[in-house]
Amino acid sequence: MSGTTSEIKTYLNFIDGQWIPATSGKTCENRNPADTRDVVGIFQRSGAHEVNRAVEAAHRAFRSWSLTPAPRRAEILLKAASILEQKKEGFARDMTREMGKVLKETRGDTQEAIDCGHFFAGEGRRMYGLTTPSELPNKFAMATRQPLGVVGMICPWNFPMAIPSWKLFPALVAGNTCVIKPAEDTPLSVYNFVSALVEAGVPNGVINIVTGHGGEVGGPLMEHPLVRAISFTGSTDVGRIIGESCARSFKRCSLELGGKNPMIVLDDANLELALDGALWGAFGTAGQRCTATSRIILQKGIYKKFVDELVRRSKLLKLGNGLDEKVDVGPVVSQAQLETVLSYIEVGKKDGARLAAGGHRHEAGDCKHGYFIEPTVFAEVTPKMRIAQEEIFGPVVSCIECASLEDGIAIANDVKYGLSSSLYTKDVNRAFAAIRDLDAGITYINAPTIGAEVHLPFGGVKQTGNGHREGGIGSLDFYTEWKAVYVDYSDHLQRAQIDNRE
Ligand code: UN1
Repeated sequence: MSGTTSEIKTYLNFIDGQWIPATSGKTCENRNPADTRDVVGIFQRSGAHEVNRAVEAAHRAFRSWSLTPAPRRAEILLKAASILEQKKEGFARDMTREMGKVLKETRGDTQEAIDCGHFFAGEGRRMYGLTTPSELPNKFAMATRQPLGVVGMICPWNFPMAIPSWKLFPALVAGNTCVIKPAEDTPLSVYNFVSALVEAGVPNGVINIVTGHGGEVGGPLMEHPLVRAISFTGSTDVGRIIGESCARSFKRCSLELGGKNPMIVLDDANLELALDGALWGAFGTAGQRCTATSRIILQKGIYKKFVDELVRRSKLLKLGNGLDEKVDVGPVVSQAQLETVLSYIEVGKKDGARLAAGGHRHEAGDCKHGYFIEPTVFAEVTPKMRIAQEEIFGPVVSCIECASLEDGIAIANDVKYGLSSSLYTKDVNRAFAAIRDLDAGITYINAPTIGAEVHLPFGGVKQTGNGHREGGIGSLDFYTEWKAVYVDYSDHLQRAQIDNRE
């Protein structure tokens, strides 16, 4: 697997339709987390200079793109979605190689971008505004959507194509131009995605890619005066910094941040279904989803049986290179992630939780070249333990006992995050009560906390975000400004709030 220099491709920034190296002359290596001998590509380590060029290009491209009729913009999106469909398998393989998650999941990630393209291409012929009666006679009132201008996008590595698509597709159909910073660990998938858009006909300057480190690229991007909005997905700590910076310069800012997603399983639940859901929710993507099931809150009648079976099944999961179709769980994305997750496992043990399965780095055979962690189950976790409160972002799940649905919901809500949540029960009354009472942006009934579809709003409450949603038509509210329009055809001055009162 180890590549020689001659086989390794170097990728440049994409600015104004041109491929441009970073003036720093510095680069970053993108290595395969399943086998760090494998270099996926060399990417530019850019800085403020490249950000400025990219933002200026996007700013120049804005007028012409925003004046292109939305249905025409949508045709380009639709074409990009069909190019992604044709190239899906190769792009999924590239994604597994750079990010680690198994092939069926990277196919799903690519499919999510395709779905997103279909959805927002449809918006090109809708993007509804509203008309409403005026309070004055012979006066017409309406509200339309206007693009913002240049939007900066700062992307995470766990959904290397789906999440950039949640940002780029709605921004583009609405007529904005974009500067996108891929995650350092997964830039190739953003290149693949943008290459489909460019092949489909997105004009020069409308999308620009600048790669590099967070502070060096993301910092200048969020501070640039020509950038009108920043869309960020990542950690709550970085989100706070971005939110503060955007507030100072009055930029619109969308933050999708952490989660500590609970699955509540009541005594009456279909246990087989809940176990399948728990394994998928906790260990899919090696637990590296903002929506991962990281707490399983079990009613006391089924607690022991459920934990024993979860432990048994988690030990059967096969770890390995995600390109092998027989593998269930791939590596975590990087050395830093490996260290964070292993340190949380130590915290769990020290705080008195029972390590019931996993808990170690997995280094058997070829896995010694990658960042593999055994699927880990902690039992006898209490709600205030750090492993029950803090986002771990790895294959680690905490089992907590609860007395009743009300108790389970109280435990579920008692964290700083509120992204996804789930309840397993056969009782429809309790299901609806939980839908109302779970303090989260997403609630699943009889399904795990993962599996959001692109045409519904995605996002969370409390420290998971700042109230915006990605996916669905709601995301157009982020990528457009409302303009209220009044047309007075009375031919005389009519004063609102005054003349209609006389
Ligand atoms: C994330 O959790 O980081 O809902 C994104 C899902 C995917 C997207 C998840 N469609 O699991």
